[in-house]
Amino acid sequence: MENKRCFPEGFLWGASTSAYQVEGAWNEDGKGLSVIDVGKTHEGVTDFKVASDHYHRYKEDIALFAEMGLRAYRFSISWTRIFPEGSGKLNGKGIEFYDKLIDELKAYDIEPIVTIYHFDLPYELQKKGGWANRNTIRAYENYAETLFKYFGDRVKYWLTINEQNMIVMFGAFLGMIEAKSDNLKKELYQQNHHMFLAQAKAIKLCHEMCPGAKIGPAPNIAYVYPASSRPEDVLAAQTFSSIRNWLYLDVPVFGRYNSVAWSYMESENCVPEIKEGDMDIIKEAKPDFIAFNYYSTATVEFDEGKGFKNSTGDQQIVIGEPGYYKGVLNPYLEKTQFGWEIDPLGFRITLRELHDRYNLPLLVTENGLGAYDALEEGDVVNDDYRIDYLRKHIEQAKIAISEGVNLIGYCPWSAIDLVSTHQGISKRYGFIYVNRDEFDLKDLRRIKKKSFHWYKNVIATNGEEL
Ligand code: BGP
Repeated sequence: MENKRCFPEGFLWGASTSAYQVEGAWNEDGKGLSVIDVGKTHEGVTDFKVASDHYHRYKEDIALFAEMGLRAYRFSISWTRIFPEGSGKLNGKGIEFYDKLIDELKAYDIEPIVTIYHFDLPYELQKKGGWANRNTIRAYENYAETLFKYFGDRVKYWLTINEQNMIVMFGAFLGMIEAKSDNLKKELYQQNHHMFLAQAKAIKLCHEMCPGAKIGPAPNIAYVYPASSRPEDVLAAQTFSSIRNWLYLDVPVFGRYNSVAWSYMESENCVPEIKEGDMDIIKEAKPDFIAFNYYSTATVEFDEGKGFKNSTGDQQIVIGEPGYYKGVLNPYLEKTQFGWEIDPLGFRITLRELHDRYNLPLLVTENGLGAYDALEEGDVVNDDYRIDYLRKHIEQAKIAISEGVNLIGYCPWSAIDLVSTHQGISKRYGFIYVNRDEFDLKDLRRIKKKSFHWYKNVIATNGEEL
């Protein structure tokens, strides 16, 4: 029987952003401070005060998204616009902004996909211990409940926490979370456990309050290759994959910590304290789909434990963990200007693995290429390298679908240029160029890149013409 490769009807062709990276207006209309506003993600590199000024230009931006043909737009809500102090007093202006944004999307038939929390924890909560404090679970639950109440009539797709795995692995380094105690790892895994609980509560609430809506986690998933067929290397890859990838999906989907990750935590003396009833809360909440961000795969070899520094804060460049695994370059892959490996086949491998392990619908919420784009005369940006990257990934997604993977949407990063989490606006990802430099805001005008026109045609032909 012929196995025709095509994207299903109603496939969610979209694109993504996050609030602090695109909105700007960091202190307007009652918005409170988040850890990003006071943090070290951007020290000396840039700031997020104006970003792409989307807060003031969302209508113009959404008109461009509509022109590109987007069927979905994945964005995050800024927690401190809704609750400036993380909990307590609600800020009506914040509700108003997202009300208008969602209505504008709906007017163009663009499906909103909302990330509840994307790295920007309210600073007031951080001051009280952030995720180390169990009260933050209640604050998140209350915040999520507020979003379901005000926007649940129009939003069908919800994402709980963006890249919880990256928050735990790099967040302390980047200032997204704080860990102060002597046993840093233990504190981080305790925070991780609290995020699992917060996520479970949001899933349950969403199902109760918004019948018909769907909600899922959104980790960063990278298939892990062993550097060789040496059994030690395979073991190292398996360990790394368990603590980097599967831990973050096994807990919400199966309601249990996986045994490899658990024994790693035991050896490292960082097992979280699990209170009576915690695992029941987690077990009761079933995600409807898995959203995930994919940029590349990782390759590791076994590490004898001779010792090296193990964090750069860069989520796609694996350094390693003494005694477990060590990142190596994959000789078969090319790299971006920022040193991230490019692996479209790895995307298909990751899709197949996720499908096999969890058997849930999959939604790609990030995938893309960061580059130093050049604005040429006549307002032209020839980003053929980005087209090439996206084309190859979409081709592999198409094959994965023909192999049985239930992929419901693809939202590359990013819809429009925005400020990279720790590398500034110079690292551009968008289909739309925003005319500003790191410290010179220029006129912030919007310019359609070559990839804009290319992606428009991809969507119009439902992925037939790549
Ligand atoms: C993901 C984040 C995004 C975005 C993206 C690109 O981890 O969810 O917020 O930043 O990576 O990363 P970077 O900005 O470091 O290039």
